[in-house]
Amino acid sequence: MTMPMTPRRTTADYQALDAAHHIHAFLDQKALNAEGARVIVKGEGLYLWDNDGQRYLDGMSGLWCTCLGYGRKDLNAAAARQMEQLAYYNLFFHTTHPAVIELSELLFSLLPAHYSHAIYTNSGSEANEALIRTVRRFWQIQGQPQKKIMIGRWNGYHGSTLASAALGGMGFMHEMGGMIPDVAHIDEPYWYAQGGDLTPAEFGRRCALQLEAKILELGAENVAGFIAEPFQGAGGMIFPPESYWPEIQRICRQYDVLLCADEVIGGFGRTGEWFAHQHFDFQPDTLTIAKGLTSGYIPMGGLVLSKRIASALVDEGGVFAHGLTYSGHPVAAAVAIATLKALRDEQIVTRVKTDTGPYLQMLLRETFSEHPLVGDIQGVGLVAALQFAEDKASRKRFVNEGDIAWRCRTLGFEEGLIIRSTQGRMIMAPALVATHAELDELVDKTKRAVDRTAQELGLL
Ligand code: PXG
Repeated sequence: MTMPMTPRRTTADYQALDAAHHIHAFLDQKALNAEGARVIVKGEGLYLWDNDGQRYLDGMSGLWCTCLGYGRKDLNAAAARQMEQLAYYNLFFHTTHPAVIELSELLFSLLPAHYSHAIYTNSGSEANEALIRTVRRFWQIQGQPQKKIMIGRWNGYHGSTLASAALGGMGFMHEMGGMIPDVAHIDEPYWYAQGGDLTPAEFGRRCALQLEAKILELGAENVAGFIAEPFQGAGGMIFPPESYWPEIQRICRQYDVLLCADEVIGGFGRTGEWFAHQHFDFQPDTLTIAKGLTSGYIPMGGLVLSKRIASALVDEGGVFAHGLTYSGHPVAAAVAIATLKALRDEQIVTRVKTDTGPYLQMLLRETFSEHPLVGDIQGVGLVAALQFAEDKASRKRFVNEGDIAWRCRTLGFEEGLIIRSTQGRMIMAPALVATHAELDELVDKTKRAVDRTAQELGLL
């Protein structure tokens, strides 16, 4: 695989124009402008190329989304066919179209039977906005309009719009534009950092019991729903102890608080199950989906509703005042159909569960269990995190762990690898189509970056 494109402009030209006109996501723009953004021009399979012809193995599937890898002709063809047939029509004014109807048929054939309806959006953030409205509307219809508080988790991530960021627990985002009312947070189940002398099982239960305490503090009659990622993604790929989800589910059922799973990262095969809540074995009332739904080829998200919620909205709710110009966009729906068919018919999800997932997890444990910089390895299927530690026995973390992990990520780029750092953790989530050879390369390059980081710290 060589880079087939000749650069149309020099990288410096692109960088100067980018600096002149574009505000990037989540970074210090002035610092980026001084350094120059990396210009990515081509993707094929698991690989990306920058404008200077440097090739990278993408260990993060873009932003956890390109589950089928780059350059899939079937997805491109599905989009092109739909654009020719019907590039756009909306779902307002008593109309619909076959693309969105067939997407729903396929999606609900893959979901557990207690879900029946979806609200489509363009992104995960919008889907979580829709969630807040839907959950509050549901309780209005039940004659409990005061039941509107949403509980999320500190360090959870549910999107970047004002209300979805409020559901999330990133304090620095709350400070950007303020909060919305009627949102509360409990701690994340991060045993390695916060578990102290408790066993993971004890800690998982204790974290879950925080939800019960919060519900009792706020009054169960005021709490509409609890939202969480089955495993936490942007907040550091944190896997809850096994005791966590059963206890959370028990509490939600006991107090009639809707259990809302954000499957934006975990959905569509990442853990080896179609949805991450199936891996953790609990039954949410709603699922937020996006990213893998279209393999990142075109924006699309959605909110999946249980029959209980959907039938209240449909049978008793009257007009549901919600909708976007591009809800259920036909081209996005066509790409989603092609994505889901590929995941199903090429048995990609099955392979992640029985073959490539266990292979990656085995490789990581073989390679890093004894590594002086790595205190813990978490993950299942094709998602994993390496936790850096200063002292493994006491689980002591480096004071500047964020800088160390960021340095490792930079060294990864030098090795031709893209992995993500969050706090003191290195995260990987390669495309679900990764072969054994590509996973070997991913782990090999990660090892080189982690070794070089350890050398700079004098540990190797
Ligand atoms: N929920 C979860 C769990 C997410 O991870 C969203 C909602 C919002 O989706 P949209 O499509 O509105 O971005 C996300 C997005 C990172 C990173 O650095 C993660 C996301 C977005 C950007 C960066 O890990 N996740």
